[in-house]
Amino acid sequence: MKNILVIGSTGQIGSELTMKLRREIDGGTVVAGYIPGSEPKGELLSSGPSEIADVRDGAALAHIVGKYKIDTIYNLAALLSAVAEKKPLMAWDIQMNGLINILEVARENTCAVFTPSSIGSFGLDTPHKNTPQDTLQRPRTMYGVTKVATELLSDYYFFKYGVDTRAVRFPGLISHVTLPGGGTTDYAVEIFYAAVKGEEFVCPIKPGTYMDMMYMPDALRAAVEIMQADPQRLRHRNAFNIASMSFEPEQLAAKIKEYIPTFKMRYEIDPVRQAIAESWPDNMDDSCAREEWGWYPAYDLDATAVDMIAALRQKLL
Ligand code: AKB
Repeated sequence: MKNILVIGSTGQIGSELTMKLRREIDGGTVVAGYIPGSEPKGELLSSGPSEIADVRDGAALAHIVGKYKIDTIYNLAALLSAVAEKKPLMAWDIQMNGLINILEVARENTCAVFTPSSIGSFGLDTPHKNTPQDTLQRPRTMYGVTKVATELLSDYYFFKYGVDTRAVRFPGLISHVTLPGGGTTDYAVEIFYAAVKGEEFVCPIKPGTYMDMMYMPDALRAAVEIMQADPQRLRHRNAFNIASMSFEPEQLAAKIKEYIPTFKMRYEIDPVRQAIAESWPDNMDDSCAREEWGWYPAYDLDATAVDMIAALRQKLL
């Protein structure tokens, strides 16, 4: 990886991944791709080039790839699970038509491509405990449908054309730089903002609902390390289960109370998000990622809570 295009660079993952790559990749360029209305600001804008990169415009993508001699594309453009249920056609357009534009540009210009999948690629029929790497994937959400199709299409371009596609299935991501928007796991971020601001948190997910979660530094390291992995060792490509912690809302609230004893939470269940959450794994088996490219998580729930609370106190108070 030398010259990298991050599509969706101002989103929850992109805003941090772009900066990490700019800090860590020697002697190359990391282009921050964005769509009008979500322009990069501050350090993200000043630390490197940025370009309008709408995945629905294949010609514009090809132009950027040629201009900067891009060899790796991180494709982070997506509507998350809850919002994709409200706008299924737009989700299809961005996630599928956008992906095939990227894969075509990658095929013509020999780029590697990372397009993340998600716990959302699984469904009710998937084993929920220790969800295996290779198992039944029959989601009933538009987000899930596009994520399974993303895995298949990315593998197709690898097997048919040799495009170096690789990815992980992200759990819900907890972070403090950029808020997620429209996901089922967003509550695990929003709860920290409420707690640090001294507000009561209204939880949209029922007690007892377990989902895989991960702290952003682990997710970013996974996104970098999978693209640097020795291809000879990869038996899988699109996409690897990665896991670090699984909890339900009561456990998360109890953990936050250890550090903010006045914190309070009540429930107002969102039926759309709850149904989605119940169709997702309780916890994934990530042994293939560990064996094939040395994946390991560094943050458990306690380390995440300590870091999140300290960072948000700095940001908000
Ligand atoms: C969502 O909740 O939609 C995402 C995801 C788990 O893919 N955070």
